Amino acid sequence: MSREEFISSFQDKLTTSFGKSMEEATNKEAYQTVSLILRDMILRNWQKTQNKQREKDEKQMYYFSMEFLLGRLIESNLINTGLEKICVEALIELGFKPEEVFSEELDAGLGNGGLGRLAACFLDSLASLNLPGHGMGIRYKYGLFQQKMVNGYQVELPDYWLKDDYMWETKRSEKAIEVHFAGNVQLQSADGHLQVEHTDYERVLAIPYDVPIVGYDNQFVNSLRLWSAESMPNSFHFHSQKGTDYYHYLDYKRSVEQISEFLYPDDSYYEGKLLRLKQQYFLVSAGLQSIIRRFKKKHNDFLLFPQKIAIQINDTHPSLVIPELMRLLMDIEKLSWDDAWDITIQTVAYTNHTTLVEALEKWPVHMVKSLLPRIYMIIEEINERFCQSIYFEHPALRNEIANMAIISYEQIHMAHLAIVGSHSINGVAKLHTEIIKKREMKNFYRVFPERFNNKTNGITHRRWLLNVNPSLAQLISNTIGDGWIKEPRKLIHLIKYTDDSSLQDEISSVKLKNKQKLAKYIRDEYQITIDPNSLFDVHIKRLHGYKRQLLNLFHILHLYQLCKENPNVQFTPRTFIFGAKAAPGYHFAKQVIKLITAAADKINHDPFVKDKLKLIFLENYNVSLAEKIIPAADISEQISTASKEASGTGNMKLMMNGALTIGTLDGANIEIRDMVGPKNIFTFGLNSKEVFEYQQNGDYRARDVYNSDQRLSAVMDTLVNQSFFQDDVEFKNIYYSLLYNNDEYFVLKDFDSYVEAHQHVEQTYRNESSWNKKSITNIAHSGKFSSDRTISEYANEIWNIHPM
Ligand code: 26W
Repeated sequence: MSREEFISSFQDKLTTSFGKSMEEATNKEAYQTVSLILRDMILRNWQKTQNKQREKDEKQMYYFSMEFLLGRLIESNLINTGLEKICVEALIELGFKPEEVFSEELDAGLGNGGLGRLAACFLDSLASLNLPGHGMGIRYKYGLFQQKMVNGYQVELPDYWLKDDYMWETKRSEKAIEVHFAGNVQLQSADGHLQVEHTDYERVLAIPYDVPIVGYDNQFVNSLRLWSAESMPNSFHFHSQKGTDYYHYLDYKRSVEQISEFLYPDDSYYEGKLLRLKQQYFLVSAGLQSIIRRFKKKHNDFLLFPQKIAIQINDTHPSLVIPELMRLLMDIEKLSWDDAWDITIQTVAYTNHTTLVEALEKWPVHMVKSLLPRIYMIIEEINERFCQSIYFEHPALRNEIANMAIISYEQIHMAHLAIVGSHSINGVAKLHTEIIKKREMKNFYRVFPERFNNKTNGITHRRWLLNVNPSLAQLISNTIGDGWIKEPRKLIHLIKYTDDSSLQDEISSVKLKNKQKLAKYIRDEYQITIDPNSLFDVHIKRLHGYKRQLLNLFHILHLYQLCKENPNVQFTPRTFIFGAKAAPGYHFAKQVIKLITAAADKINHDPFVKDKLKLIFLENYNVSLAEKIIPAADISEQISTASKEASGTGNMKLMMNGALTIGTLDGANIEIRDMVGPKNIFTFGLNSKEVFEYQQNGDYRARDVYNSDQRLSAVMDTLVNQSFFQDDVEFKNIYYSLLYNNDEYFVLKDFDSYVEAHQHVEQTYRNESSWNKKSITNIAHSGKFSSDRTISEYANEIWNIHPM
């Protein structure tokens, strides 16, 4: 499509869809018009891809996930279809500002954080690598809450992202599926076969909305299928004379529609909420039934199923896939237990994303039994057979059976179910996989060593470099050619240029421009002026104790105190930027947010500090905001308590944009260090072994650290002595959790070495050439962290699917 053609179709669509002329069109209408043009093109390729996949009967992979954190699709769709340049030029010619037009699209915030964004990156890589792999998720009416800061506190507002039409979805009513809840189950034996009769169940209609997932420059389009729950009026018998039926129907309708109403805002914290269990089964049952329906169009032999279908479950959230597939194969398709079990295991693979105990899902037996009676029976049978097999085949583990059982103490352990019912269990970074194998799931590793494997996370470099940082992308292409776009490992060619002073200067000028742009955004939105020449230190991720935003803040307060003590103290001017949402019920995390904003208020208005220090808490951190911040970062804060962050992916995004990491030896930070070498990353703090030893021996004393480090006590005392923060705000809770609850996340313990690492950062930043060299080195090694690498590993080692 040429620019002229684009403009003429723009004018056409504007008239036919909105009855407007160019002069009258708003940014929103311009956005919708562009999407309509794109959609036409995408839909054609979508159909072609589907036809080809059907014809060739290639094996398909389905990624089941309760979360897909897509953000906006307009720009990545433009880039991937190759229309971006033309569209941008056309919009400018027509008098629009492309950035304003694109920002009319509301983020699809159907995820909390890392796990949901990973799923979105994976979809992009699958399509870009011509791999037949699709997403299965829920079309939540409300995504992750909008964070509004009121008086420095987080307030949650509903995220009604569907208030305008969502331009990328296609409703497929004709492909609706029924999902059944509750009721009674009778088992009868009929001529040697088990007959299962499920009666009095509640019927829910699952309507799929398909979103095309567009590959980069390959005309290949996969699908993300998002299910929405609807009631079934015709399944309801209106026969009572009293007129109460109608009210019953309304109750039923409301309860059904709730299922896909909102995304649970908990990240790394499990709560046994009935509605969440309903959501999980709804996704799993609708998704599996639709897969089987498609499979049956070509095949009648279910033993072929694992050769045609692979299913990946994103954490345990969709682990009911295992008993549900068993149910469908046995009760509906009439397979024997043994055949159904073989098929299920060969089909399903499980990814673990966390070892935090409080995040592990354990459903109460009574809940599953009443909501999903048949599923419960199947889980019981799986458990029974598994425990028997341990008893007889692994006598050395007999004493461990109670710990390994799927059902124990009236709870169903979903991770155990997921391990027992799948052929692959993977962690998301080397260290994390080792922790799973050697510690958290060591008994299971003894039983199924061949099932465990590592797949270090990745990010799509198309969105996180090409799209968000076009000037850096251009500079890279000018230097080493554009081969890296299709083969991100080629970024390594930059390594030849680390000492090239002209590249160093250009890198630094690209960074400066990105920082100026962010500074302008912050000035416009927050009326705070920050200096683009200061060091931009960025800490963006969910707010959680283990991610230690508090450690960062303590260091900032320490610097602040240095400024106060000696107004002439010389140090590199720094701008600290935070973005974080706290789970609505996580009080500690919310207190930390309030502490950050209170400190920001104080520091930013203190004349003593002048321009040495600025602290900004950005509201409503989401994908689109991340896209603004990441290209402008100098320092990437990856400071989790060692062993707690399974991988991290923000670390990769920031590295790819030339930020240097200050981080602990945790998650994928370790692999980043292995790539760039210890000189090109600032590591500090306890390692995971030391953390485990303290935990095992119980010999960590937070109070001793507090007593022995005057800088630390000076900072911490400001939380309680009201000398620093206003009288009506107290942060005793935080203070107590550190000193009286003995600082679960070793914030105090790591403070000293963190301060030292920051001093090192500051010194390095003063030497511009050396900094730029490190920055180039980081970019050069970031190719490994493209999700294309990750997805190729999953495709080859777990799914056995092939590029088409
Ligand atoms: C049931 C409540 C709940 C919800 C979400 C428990 C746990 C989760 C996720 C597992 C949390 C999560 O997003 N984990 C992150 O996954 C990323 C992708 O693998 C990793 O990079 C992060 O380290 C990990 O914290």
